[in-house]
Amino acid sequence: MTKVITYGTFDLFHEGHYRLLKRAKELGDYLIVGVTTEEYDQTRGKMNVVDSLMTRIENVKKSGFADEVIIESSPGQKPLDIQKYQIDIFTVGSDWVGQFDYLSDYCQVVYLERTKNISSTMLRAQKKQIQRIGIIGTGRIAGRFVPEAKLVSGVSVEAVYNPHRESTVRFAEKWEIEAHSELEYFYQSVNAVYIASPHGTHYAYIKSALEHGKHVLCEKPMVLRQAQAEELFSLAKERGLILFEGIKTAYCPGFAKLLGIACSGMIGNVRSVEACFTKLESPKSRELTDLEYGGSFTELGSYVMLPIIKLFGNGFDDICFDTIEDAETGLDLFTKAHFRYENGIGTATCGLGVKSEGTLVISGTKGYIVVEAPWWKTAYFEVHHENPSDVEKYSERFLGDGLRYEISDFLSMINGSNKSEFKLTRGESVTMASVLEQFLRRKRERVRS
Ligand code: C2G
Repeated sequence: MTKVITYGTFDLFHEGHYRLLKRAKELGDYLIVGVTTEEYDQTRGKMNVVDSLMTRIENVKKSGFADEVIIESSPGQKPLDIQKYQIDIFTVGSDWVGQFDYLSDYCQVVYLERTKNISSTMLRAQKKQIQRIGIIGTGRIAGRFVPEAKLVSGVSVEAVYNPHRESTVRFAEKWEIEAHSELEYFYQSVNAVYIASPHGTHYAYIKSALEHGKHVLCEKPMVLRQAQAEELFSLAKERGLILFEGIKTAYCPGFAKLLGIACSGMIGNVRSVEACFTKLESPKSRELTDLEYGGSFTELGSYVMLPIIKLFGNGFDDICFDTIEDAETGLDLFTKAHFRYENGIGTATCGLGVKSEGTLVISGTKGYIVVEAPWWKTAYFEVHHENPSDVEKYSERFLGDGLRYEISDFLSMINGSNKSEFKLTRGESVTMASVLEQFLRRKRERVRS
């Protein structure tokens, strides 16, 4: 008798799960299905699981393919199960290719092709829906989005669009999704889009996606003009759609904890926020060759402005920029933006050609908070006071690339919850667009003179 085992969360049970179990059963005579517990899904960073363990087990049983259902509750369990149940074949979907090769020491490992295009037939019966996401752009960040989205239950990345056919096909093959180089067809496959194209193209793509009735999650900086941000937010509101700027820090749990402590009075009244983010880039990179929208402030400014605007608000009295430029391209290699508020000062520092310590320091009338680098992936920070031995330490998990947090909040907003709206408000996104606009205007004036 050939014994097969497979594992999964099986949340919002759909055709992808059904087809996987069907083919898993066909691989042998006896199929064991391991269903993950909520706790295990939390440890492996899976978010938004909707159905209870009981419902998920019920759905696996209802498929009719499982001879036995077991519970998967810890990371090291698979090899133990394989030995305990004398398994011949371990199988899982091809979205996991390579990741379970280590199990071939114990049994045969088979990756079954992942199901593209989950229709909602099964889910409609359950009155539940999976948001089908399409990606615009095929660059580095787009590639990070797919594995992160996989860890958010309730979304499925289904398609990718890029006008350049070749890179689209390459990306689509890698991630087993549909490739499109015609926007109209792309929109037909999805209900929401993630925009990860070059900065200068965001405005037109957001507008077209909203006009096609799609919710939009756009990489930072969303747009580089205040009027464009205002126009797009109004358009989204008019159409009843979500438009969401993806600054991942704003959505990660550690940053929320940090803001809570900074505002709690523990360090008194906040008077200074200094945020620094530098990343050395090759002079040939897009960031240092895109003459119109490249440079350190357009690339990293959204991150370093975030804690300043979150803590002091949108209403600064004055802003000035100090910049070191590349003599040939005129692009900024290092920039400091100084924000002057009535009762506080914000300093946003970023660099692509100068390296510094990526810390965030929030100073107040009773003490200060230091967030360890990389503060934009907020995981550890300390609260200090006048007495140097009086230190409180805080830590929080930051999993993977951290995009899963914003994807999860984007999904909740699409599903009608506004509980995460405060994490990055429309007003804050508009302010950031206006700061970037001022920065780029001054840069153009410098180039002209
Ligand atoms: N699957 C699929 N096609 C889809 C979606 C999922 O073939 N469109 C497969 C997955 O590859 C997996 C199974 O269905 O084999 C269950 O998927 P999930 O519930 O998402 O579980 P997953 O997070 O993939 O967990 O220990 C758990 C395992 O590692 C798999």
